Amino acid sequence: MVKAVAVLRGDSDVAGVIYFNQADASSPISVTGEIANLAPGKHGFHIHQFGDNTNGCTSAGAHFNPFGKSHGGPEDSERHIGDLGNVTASDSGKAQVNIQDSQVSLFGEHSIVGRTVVVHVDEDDFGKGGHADSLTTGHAGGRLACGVIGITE
Ligand SMILES: [Cu+2]
Ligand SMILES: [Zn+2]
Repeated sequence: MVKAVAVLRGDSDVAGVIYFNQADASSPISVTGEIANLAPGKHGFHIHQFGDNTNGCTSAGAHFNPFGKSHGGPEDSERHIGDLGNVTASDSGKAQVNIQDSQVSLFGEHSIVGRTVVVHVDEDDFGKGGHADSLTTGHAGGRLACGVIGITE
């Protein structure tokens, strides 16, 4: 079992804690936690390439994409590894995160440990929105908060 955690912060009031748990390299990862102070509705939620916060969430770079694919939704075969879809905030601005995923991993060459989880201003269109940036970012807009993924006990 490998466990990791990310504390999300940013220039906004948006904040949260996200936990990653994975039993072994062939098991799906479980991504759980809560994000507060969001606008109600859907917000893009991804793993970005770099664990660098020197210029805020911008320094995290693009979506984690070691296989050179186009952006997609979490159920699509054509997706970045980092494409975890959207989280949905309630009217009180809280999003409960409970995602199982078979591409994101805490093991091996393409581990997400040391990379960054980001929550966005807008909804991820899963590459289908027809915008100039749909196939790179899902047209999810600015970065509200982010956190570097680190090993925990
Ligand atoms: Cu993102
Ligand atoms: Zn993507």
